[in-house]
Amino acid sequence: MFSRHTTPRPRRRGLLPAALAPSALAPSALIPAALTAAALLAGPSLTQAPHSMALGAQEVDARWSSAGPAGHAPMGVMGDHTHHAGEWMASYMFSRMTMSGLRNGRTSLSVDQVWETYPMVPLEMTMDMHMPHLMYAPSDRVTLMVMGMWMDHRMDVRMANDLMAGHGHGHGGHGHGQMGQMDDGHGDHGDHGGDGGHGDHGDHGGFHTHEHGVSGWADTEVSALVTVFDRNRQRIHLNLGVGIPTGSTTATDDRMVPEHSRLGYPMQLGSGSWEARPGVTWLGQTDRLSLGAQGMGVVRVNENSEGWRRGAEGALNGWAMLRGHRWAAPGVRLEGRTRGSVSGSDAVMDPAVSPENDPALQGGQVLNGFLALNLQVPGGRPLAGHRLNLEWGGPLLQSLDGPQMGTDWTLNVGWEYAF
Ligand SMILES: [Cu+2]
Repeated sequence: MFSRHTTPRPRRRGLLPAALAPSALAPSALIPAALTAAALLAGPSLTQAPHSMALGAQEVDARWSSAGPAGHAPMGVMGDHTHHAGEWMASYMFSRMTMSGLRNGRTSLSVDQVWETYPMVPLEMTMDMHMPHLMYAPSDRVTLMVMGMWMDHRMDVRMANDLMAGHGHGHGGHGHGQMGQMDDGHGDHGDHGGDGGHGDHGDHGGFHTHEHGVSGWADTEVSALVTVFDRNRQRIHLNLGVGIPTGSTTATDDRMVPEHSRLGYPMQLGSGSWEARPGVTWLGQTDRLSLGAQGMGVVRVNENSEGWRRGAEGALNGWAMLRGHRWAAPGVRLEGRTRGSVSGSDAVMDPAVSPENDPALQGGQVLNGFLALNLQVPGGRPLAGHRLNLEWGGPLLQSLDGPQMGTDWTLNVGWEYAF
């Protein structure tokens, strides 16, 4: 037994209430069973069934267990596990996603190709995310979770010089000094200074590389994880989440001309909408593997104050973690994601300026693969029970409504501790 977090408690050994009796657990009856369980939220805990029942070791072992490093999913999966009554878990995750390269569908486009149409073309982007989250289980059946998200988006764009404020209207022939001044605080790009004489792109005049940066709190999630099945080393819980629009949708770059200073949809930190985030998670275990699968959706309920709404999203995850080692569990994860277009539009974003400003060019599908390593300090040592989870991966396939920037890789690093 490694920690309080992972140690089965005697009261978990109870039987399922009548509503979840075996007859109700046939696959066809899963949804009614889930609804019944949700309706019983305020009722007695799953595990307060008769303790007088003498359960043999076999039956105790037949429960899925979160013990050990393999007991949690790879770091990038949220809401994968639940907690025992009275337990808290604090967690912090750092995530970095890097993007570059333009695509339309599965076809790559060059910057020059896109530049023929747009006076601002995204080149690369780094999205850093700092995510504190807190879990608390008021009962063995229900775990509550709140997740904050602080984000830092940085994006390099190739931008026509005349999109810069104070530029004046003469095209071409800008000196390096002048461009350097516009691109304040950003000295590491080779093509500063623009290219006033670029004959192919006379319409846009000269251009330079410019960095947009936005940081702040993004949207916040509050959710309840409700266990509806817990037998035969398998467990199913519902993820009932709400997204709270705490992130900004009005980030601007004041160095640009005012009429084009509002940054595009991918740079905005929030959705500006209340969101329903429903999902369902299955967990299963063998002696050698912890397996999981999760389907999650995000539906934006209302149009935001700027007149648009992010498209619906869906994610399907499957993972496997190797069991049997006290400290470490390597694993793999496959993730399919789909994202719809933005509906409505922000009147201040001109879709002729950049593909990032076009509501119709925000959707796409991607299949990601990840390698994961979960570590946990075993019991009886300093820092016993602390977890450190690492995960790295990227797209195996991506098809985007483009021109749109593709993802290169994602790194997730997180610390977790239950108490
Ligand atoms: Cu937890």
